[in-house]
Amino acid sequence: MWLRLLVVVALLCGLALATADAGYAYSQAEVKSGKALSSLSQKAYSNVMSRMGQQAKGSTCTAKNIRIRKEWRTLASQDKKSFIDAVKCVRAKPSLYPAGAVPGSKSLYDDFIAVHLNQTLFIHLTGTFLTWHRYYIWWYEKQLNTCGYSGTLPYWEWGLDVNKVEASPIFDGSPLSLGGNGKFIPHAGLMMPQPIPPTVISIPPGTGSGCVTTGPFGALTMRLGPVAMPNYGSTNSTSVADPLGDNLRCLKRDLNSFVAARYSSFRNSTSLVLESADVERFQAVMQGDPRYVTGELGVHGGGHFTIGGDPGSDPFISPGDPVFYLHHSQVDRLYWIWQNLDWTNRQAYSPLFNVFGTSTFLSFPPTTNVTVDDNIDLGVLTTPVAIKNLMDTIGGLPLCYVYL
Ligand SMILES: *[C@@H]1O[C@H](CO)[C@@H](O)[C@H](O)[C@H]1NC(C)=O
Ligand SMILES: *[C@@H]1O[C@H](CO)[C@@H](O)[C@H](O)[C@H]1NC(C)=O
Ligand SMILES: *[C@@H]1O[C@H](CO)[C@@H](O)[C@H](O)[C@H]1NC(C)=O
Ligand SMILES: *[C@@H]1O[C@H](CO)[C@@H](O)[C@H](O)[C@H]1NC(C)=O
Ligand SMILES: [Cu+2]
Repeated sequence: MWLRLLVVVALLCGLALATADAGYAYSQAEVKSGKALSSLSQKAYSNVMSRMGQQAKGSTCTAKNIRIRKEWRTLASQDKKSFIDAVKCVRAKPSLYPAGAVPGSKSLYDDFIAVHLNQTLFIHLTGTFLTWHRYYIWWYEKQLNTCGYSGTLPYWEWGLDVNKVEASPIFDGSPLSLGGNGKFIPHAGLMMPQPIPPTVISIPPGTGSGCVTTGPFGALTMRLGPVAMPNYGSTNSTSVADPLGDNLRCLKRDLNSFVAARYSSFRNSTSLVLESADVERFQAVMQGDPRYVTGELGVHGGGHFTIGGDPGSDPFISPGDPVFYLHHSQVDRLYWIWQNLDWTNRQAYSPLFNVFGTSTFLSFPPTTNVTVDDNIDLGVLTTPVAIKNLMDTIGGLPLCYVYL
C-alpha cells in the first residue's frame, strides 16, 4: 500500500518510478527512452553473476558455460542469417506425433504449435504461465541449436518499436528480418471481450491484415487452427471444427504501433518490473488479468496484438509466427529482471515460494493451487520438469542462461 503511495509521491516530485527496497529512481525521460529498463536489466545481470556458484544443489551452470540472450538488433548479420536458417530447419524436421494423430502438424515446428494449442487453457492466467513459457522457448532454442544455430534465442525489446513497428529491423521485410507486415487490406479494428467485469477492449486497425509476402518468412504457411481468432470489427471470433486438422493458409500480420505504444512501451515494462511487489501482481499485470486490472492487455498481450494477424492474434496458435519466440523471450527477460532484482524473495526456495494461481485459465473451472513441485509438461516435445527447477535461469536443472 505505502509502496504505491511512494510511487505517487515520486511522480509528484518529477521522478517517474521508485521502489522502497533498492531506492531506484529514474526520471520520466529515462523511463520513456528505455534507459531505466536497461539499467534494471544490467542490475539483474550483475546480481545473477554474483550468485554464480551458489545455486541449488546439482547445478552444472557455471560462468564458463552460461549462455547470453540478446536483443535481435544486436546480433551480427551472419548470426541473424543462421537463426533464420535454423527456424526453416525446424520447420523441415518431421513431426513427433504418431502418423495421422495430428493431421495439421507436418513438422517439429508445428508440434510446438500443437502442444501450445492443446494446453492453452492451462498455461495462461494460471500459476504456470511464466515457467511454462520459459521452458517452452528454452526447448525451442535447443532445437535451433540442433539445427546449426550456435547462438541463443534473441529477444524483441518492444519499447524500441513503439513509434513505427513497420520500420523495426524485426518486421521491415528485409532479408535479415523475420518477414514484413501483412499486405494492407482495409479492415476494422479488434474488439476483444473481457469477462470480469464484462467489458470490451477496442484497438484501432493495424497497417496490414493480409498475407506476409516479404522477407525470409514471406511465403510461410499455417495449418493448425484457428481456435479463437478475433474477427475485425466485432467481438466474435473464428474457429474451425478441426483445429488439429490441415487447414492450409498463409501467414498474416497486422502490425499495430498504437497497441505497442499503449500496452508495451518502455514505461509499461519498467513499471511492471518496479511496481510488482509479488508474483501474483507481476503475472497479473503482465497479462492484463481482468481479475486485477480492467481494460488492459498487459505487455504480454500488447506484444501479441502488435503483431496481430493469423496466427498472431489467436492465443491458441500464436507460436505459428516465428516472432512469437522473440516476444516470449522478452516476456521471460522481464520475469528474469524482476526475479533477480530481489532474488532472495523471488525464487523457489524463499518462504513465499513464489508461484501463485491455479492450473486453469482464470481458475475456470476451479482447480487446486499450483506448487513449485508441480511439473511443466511439454507433451510430445520433451520430458517434464518441476516448476522449482525452472525458476532459476542459472539453476542448471536444466537452465543456464542470462539476458544482456
Ligand atoms: C493434449 O494433452 C493431453 C493431456 O496431456 C494428451 O493426452 C494429448 O495427447 C495432447 N494432444 C496433443 C495434440 O498434444
Ligand atoms: C456474432 O455472433 C453472433 C452470435 O453468434 C451473431 O448473431 C452475429 O451475427 C455475429 N456478428 C458478426 C459481425 O459476425
Ligand atoms: C503504458 O504506457 C503508456 C505509454 O507510455 C501509458 O500511456 C499507459 O498508461 C501505460 N499503462 C500501464 C498500465 O502501464
Ligand atoms: C490457494 O491460494 C489462495 C491464495 O493464496 C489461498 O487463499 C487458498 O487458501 C489456497 N487454496 C488451497 C486449497 O490451498
Ligand atoms: Cu502462450
